[in-house]
Amino acid sequence: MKSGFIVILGRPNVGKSTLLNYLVGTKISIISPKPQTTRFKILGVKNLPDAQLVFIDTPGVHNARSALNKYMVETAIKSIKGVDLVYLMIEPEDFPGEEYPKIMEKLRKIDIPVFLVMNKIDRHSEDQIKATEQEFRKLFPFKEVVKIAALTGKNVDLLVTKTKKYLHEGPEYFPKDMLTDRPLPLLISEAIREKLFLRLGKELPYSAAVNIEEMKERKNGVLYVRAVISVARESQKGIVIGKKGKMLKRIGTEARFDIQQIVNKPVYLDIFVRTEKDWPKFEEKVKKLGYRVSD
Ligand SMILES: Nc1nc2c(ncn2[C@@H]2O[C@H](COP(=O)(O)OP(=O)(O)OP(=O)(O)O)[C@@H](O)[C@H]2O)c(=O)[nH]1
Ligand SMILES: [Mg+2]
Repeated sequence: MKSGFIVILGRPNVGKSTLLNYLVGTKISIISPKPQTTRFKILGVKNLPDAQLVFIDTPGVHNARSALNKYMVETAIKSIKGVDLVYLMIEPEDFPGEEYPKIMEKLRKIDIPVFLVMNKIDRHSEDQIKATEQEFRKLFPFKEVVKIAALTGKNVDLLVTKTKKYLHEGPEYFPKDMLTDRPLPLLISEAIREKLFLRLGKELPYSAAVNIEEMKERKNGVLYVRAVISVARESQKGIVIGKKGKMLKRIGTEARFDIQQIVNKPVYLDIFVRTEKDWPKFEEKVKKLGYRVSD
């Protein structure tokens, strides 16, 4: 039996969460076309007959300014601690410029194998893929370079096979039926946050946090959930709620569908919107809304 921890690192939007979900075979991490969707370190377990692979999805590393973004980058960088293998995920259109020095600096200080995982090969030319591979190979002695499409699963089996080669004999860290370390309220709040990312315009998702304030099963078997969306400005409240409450209703309906899949029972979802003035800018407020760096 082999086992080990593998962290997926990269700039925002490269497809880290898509890969985690594909590997585990269940939707654990939320996904959106917008960068900086993931805010937490999220663990996903893949059980094989001869191995247990524990993958860690992380927020995208970028040049952070606000307290929230700094927390996200710190969370990602700290996730390297204690792992057996690192996937540095890139896209064929990337250059080793802006976002990468911070990750590279960290990778050079540690003594664990690093794979270059080039994602989204389904939508780029062979020439571009090769050119980018060459540029990145100059940066670091990657143990393996694997080109995949996490969306379709192309070459993900190959990635798993290569990964197993670098892991050691070890115990199963998690029971077979445990696919993630995320507690239920967090999976629920994330399902709601995903809909905010998918349904709301450019800036608003970045000013929104979701917290579950109450969760209890009623006698009739329905799970009652009270969630609060915190936004950064009073004017954003109206946008989330929408004309005659239409937007909030849509978000609620879509999130409820996902939550019911997670808990496998009917759900009554009550969502409130509150203003926490300029919260992403202030460390204390960011922490209060649940974003704190853990080990
Ligand atoms: N064409 C294509 N799109 C992909 C692939 N993998 C992911 N995507 C898309 O890329 C976008 C970002 O995917 P995510 O998985 O949320 O990316 P991420 O790296 O987790 O992003 P952050 O959490 O913001 O750091 C989504 O729209 C995905 O559907 C792929 O292999 N091919
Ligand atoms: Mg993500």
